[in-house]
Amino acid sequence: MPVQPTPQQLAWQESELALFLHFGINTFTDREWGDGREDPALFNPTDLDARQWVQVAKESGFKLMILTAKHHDGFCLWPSRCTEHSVQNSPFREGKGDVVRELTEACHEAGMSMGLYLSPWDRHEPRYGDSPAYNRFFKNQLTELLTHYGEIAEVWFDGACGEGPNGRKQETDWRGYYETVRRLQPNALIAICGPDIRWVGNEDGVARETEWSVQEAHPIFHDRVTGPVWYPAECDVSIRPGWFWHKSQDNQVKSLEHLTDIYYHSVGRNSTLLLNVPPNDRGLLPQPDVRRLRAFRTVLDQTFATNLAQDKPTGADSVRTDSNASSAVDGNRATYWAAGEGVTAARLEVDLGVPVSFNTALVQEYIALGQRVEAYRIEAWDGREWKRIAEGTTIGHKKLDRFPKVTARKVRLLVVQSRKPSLIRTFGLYHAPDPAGV
Ligand code: FUL
Repeated sequence: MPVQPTPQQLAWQESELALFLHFGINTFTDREWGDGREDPALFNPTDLDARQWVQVAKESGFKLMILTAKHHDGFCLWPSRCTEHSVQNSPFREGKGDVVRELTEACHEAGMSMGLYLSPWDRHEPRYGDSPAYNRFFKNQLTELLTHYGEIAEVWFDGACGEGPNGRKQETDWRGYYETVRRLQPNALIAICGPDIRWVGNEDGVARETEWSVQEAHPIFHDRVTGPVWYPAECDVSIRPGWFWHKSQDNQVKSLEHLTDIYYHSVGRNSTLLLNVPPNDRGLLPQPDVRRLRAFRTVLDQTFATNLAQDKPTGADSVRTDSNASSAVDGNRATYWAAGEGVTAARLEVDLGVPVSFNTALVQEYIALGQRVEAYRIEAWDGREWKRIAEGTTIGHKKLDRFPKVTARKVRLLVVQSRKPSLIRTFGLYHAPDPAGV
């Protein structure tokens, strides 16, 4: 049996787009890393509207939001009973505010999933570095967050850390942290310094050309597990140069072309995209970022509105008896073309009927049953011979290829090599608009 995702990992992979919200004391100090000595009185978002965050995310096609409940500076966006360093001692809603509550309520109202970032590194808390005491403190904070706010879909443990006061090194009790999450939110995925979702390894929003969701177990994060595990990649990147809002960066929002490239290099390479859009000091998503997200959505909608291969006559040189080649182009997420038993190289051919122009191809494996394809190629019939238009290695949940416009009547997908018989859920051809024209 190939290594397979859990139902939660599968749903997460399908969701593709998550919005990261870096918000906290740094929003008011113009810093990226606070040192924990900031006065909570500085935290004063006068127009905070979590519904605006959720609405923008929803309209832009995002399915999950992850908020920095506590960043490295230790300031808590919820009234934690474990520390004084929180919204409780700020002027926000006269000390009665709770940003985590406002956002979770807005998410649950809108059918949006909610995730939380809780920095293991805490530059405010004096117990940090006093390992058992800080681990207890951290588990208490986790308990508050995972008990009082309903369903939490993802818990994000950042790897960045430094020394505690007096140079003491914190020995993190990962096993205890994971047990706390599993006990309180059995459906939550634990990301980054965790066993369920892997950090892609950069902060540029770019996955590898070869991106396997099947990985060797991590020596720390997969406690007591050996051998291969399902450990899919998440690409985190900010829409701006910094993670937190800085007025000076209002005119440095990434261009539409850049965001579109990020999408192709993350979601289009078997990863998910966690795009950071930081609320400003009023507590709103800034307008330049909102406009960019809307344009980004328009490009994606225009590109993927019509699969030119949809329901076109399709055949294959190898088809498992209980499947159909046409399942790859039927638009049904639950069906797939399976190559025959023991077959690890197979070919799917689509007849578009008339010459059709396209510049983008999409291939999806049916990953509920594992990730299998190691190499593939896409070719178009030019009237005389098959010409290669794209090729790659892994496919996984989604592989996107862009190429100069091709006009052809027949197109084929060659699974050149597969670990087990390939299961292709979707083969799509699209004509993407020029982002400059959107
Ligand atoms: C890093 C942090 O140090 C940054 O401030 C940011 O939160 C990023 C997502 O992760 O490790």
